[in-house]
Amino acid sequence: MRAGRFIFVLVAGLALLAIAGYFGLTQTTRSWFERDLELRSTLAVASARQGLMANWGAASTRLSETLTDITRDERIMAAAACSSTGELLASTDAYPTQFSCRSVLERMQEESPGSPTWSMTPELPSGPIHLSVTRLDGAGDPLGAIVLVHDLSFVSRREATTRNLLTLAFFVMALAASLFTLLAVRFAWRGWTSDLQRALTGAAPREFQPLVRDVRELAKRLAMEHEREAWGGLWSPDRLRATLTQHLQGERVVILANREPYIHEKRPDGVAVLHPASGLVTALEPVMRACSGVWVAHGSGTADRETVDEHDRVRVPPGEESYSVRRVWLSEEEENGYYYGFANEGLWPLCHVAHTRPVFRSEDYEHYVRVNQKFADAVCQEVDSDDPIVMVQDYHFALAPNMIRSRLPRATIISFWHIPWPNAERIGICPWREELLSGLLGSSIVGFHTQQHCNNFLDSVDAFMESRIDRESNAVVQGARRTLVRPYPISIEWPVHWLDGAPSVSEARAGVRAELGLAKDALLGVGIDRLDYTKGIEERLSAVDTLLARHPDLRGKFSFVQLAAPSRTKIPMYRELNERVEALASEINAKWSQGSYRPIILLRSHHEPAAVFRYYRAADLCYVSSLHDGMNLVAKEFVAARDDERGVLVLSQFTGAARDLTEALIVNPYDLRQASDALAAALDMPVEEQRERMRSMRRLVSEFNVYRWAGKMLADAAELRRKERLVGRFSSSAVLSRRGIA
Ligand code: ADQ
Repeated sequence: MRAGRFIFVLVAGLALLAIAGYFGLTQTTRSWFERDLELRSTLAVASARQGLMANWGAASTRLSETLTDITRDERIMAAAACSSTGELLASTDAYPTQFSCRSVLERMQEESPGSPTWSMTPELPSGPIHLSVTRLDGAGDPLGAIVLVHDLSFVSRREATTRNLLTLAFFVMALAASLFTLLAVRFAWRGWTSDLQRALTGAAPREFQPLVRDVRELAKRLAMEHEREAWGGLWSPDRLRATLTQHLQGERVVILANREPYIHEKRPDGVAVLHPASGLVTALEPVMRACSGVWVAHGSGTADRETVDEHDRVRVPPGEESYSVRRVWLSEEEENGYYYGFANEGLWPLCHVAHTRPVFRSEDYEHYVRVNQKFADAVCQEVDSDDPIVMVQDYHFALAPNMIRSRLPRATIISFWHIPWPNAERIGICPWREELLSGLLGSSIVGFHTQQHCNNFLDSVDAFMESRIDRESNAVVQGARRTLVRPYPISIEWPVHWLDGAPSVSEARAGVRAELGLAKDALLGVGIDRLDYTKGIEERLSAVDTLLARHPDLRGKFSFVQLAAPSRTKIPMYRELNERVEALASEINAKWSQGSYRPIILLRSHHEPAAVFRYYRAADLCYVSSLHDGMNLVAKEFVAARDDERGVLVLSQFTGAARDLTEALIVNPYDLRQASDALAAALDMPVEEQRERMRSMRRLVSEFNVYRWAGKMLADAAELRRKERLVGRFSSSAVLSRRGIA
């Protein structure tokens, strides 16, 4: 189509050129001919001059004979001799009578007075002629003039021949030009498309790279828009499932995480199923329900062994059974070294800026290596192809990606680091920093909550590893291996299934106040955390203390309920925190209690998610005061729980969530005055403002939900797999991998 248009323009251009050429040529040749004829006439008269002079005025027969002699030249048609007064003295038979001597001489006098020669080219019915007049003088006196008539029809014939030749040349040239154009376009097109194809599959020649980036961006945007339209904008379990089927041919996903989503516990009345208080589980469980597959985890419940089959698997969720949990058993020693020791006394404080010294023991690290291998082996047993999709979760498994890679070189391994990644200087504290980095670089994609964590990770790789950092595409290149490093801000399911059939907000408000022994109109703040020193629970309680100190009107009216799930209690630091929090709560309560009123209500126990959501709905505000937190899902859960668009979120600036939830009241939890001001502002916030802030945060969390989080990672993994398969199929040579594409 495009070539056709180009050829049309080319042919039209050539036709214009041919027409202009034809007119130019005929004009020029005609003027040359006329000048030639004029010259020939002058010469003819000059050569016959003597005869003419001799017979001038003689009997007209002699003069006629002389004129006839002149017309023997094949082109001279006729001749006439005119007296100086304009009388015809003699003429040959063919002389055209309409050109009388008088009229001719008069025109000559008019147009070229005094000139010895003059000519004109009139058109006769028989064709064009050239009529030239040459004056004849005798001894200084004008005798008259000789008029010679040339036949010009040969000029017309030549013009016709020229026209025909030019038309033919035009057709030949147009045909040749069209053919060459078509051939050139076809060859160029083939070259471009194969270059572009190679470029899109990764082997972009340098000059194509900007174009390829644009094409990819565009394709991504279009695909996203298409998907968005198809799914009405929101990510849902169905859309995630469809992404998996569409982009990954429905391949089974294997998740590796330390914590299991369902813990079976022995109780006096039988076996109970518990949902652990873990952000990781909160986020991943809905994803797994949508995708099915296998979740490989530490079997930590007291009834876990009794509930698995002979392959250590159990189908979950109870009653729904949409995926399997594969339990891995750890000895107490292994759990102490790998989980409590290296992961939670070493890596956890290393990655969080919360002023707790990391402890690194080589025995713990040895357990960490062994346990990582144990889990990696379990993953390899659970996969159902040699290129499975494995999602490795968190700091418990920094070494596992490389271990899985060495057994399954074609696996797509997505590692997600749920906690912050500190800067390179801090990572340098860890005696096994290179091993950790190298383990993680076995992944196809390493994901973090924020771009800042990605940058810190890339800087750490740069500082401690032999590799090339591709800053433009945020990737680490080690020989032929390439690991993408990407931010994927985690979130929660939307809508939250725990809210199905939940009590209304007013029921929850009344019920919770009654349970806590508070007045019906009491103002209530809520905090929900694992009891962990990174969550800033002490700072939170101190902020409540400061609030009451600075706002006496709130004493007796405002209470803060803290749900604190015991966590990692085998670690002394956590036990001490537990004691400190309890002591602080008692101290504040002692200070401000009046009658049955207690400002701090500390519930140090695990609550099932439905109960947690009831508290969110009952509260006037939720305070998340983490000193450092990868994301913090409590903030997002509070927003999700408030379908009444009421309640205020007070949020630490040191959480990943603070980047998304900008309509929260963002505070520095260390600054007690500022935090207490925010709490006061929250309690005093007009309903309309609460509604506006909450509405905007709800829109964000609903759109950026956990299905989107997983969907984006899986889509990126799918793109990577497609590229790797293409490279595998077409690059029998090592060239592409040498360029860092494989
Ligand atoms: P966590 O440190 O576990 O997660 P967070 O994101 O706040 O922290 O999630 C805690 C989860 O546990 C929430 O779903 C909450 O409802 C639940 N929970 C807290 N206290 C509870 C209690 N007393 N009883 C019952 N449930 C309770 C890590 C990182 C975070 C990151 C998540 C997900 O530290 O920064 O957001 O992973 O990536």
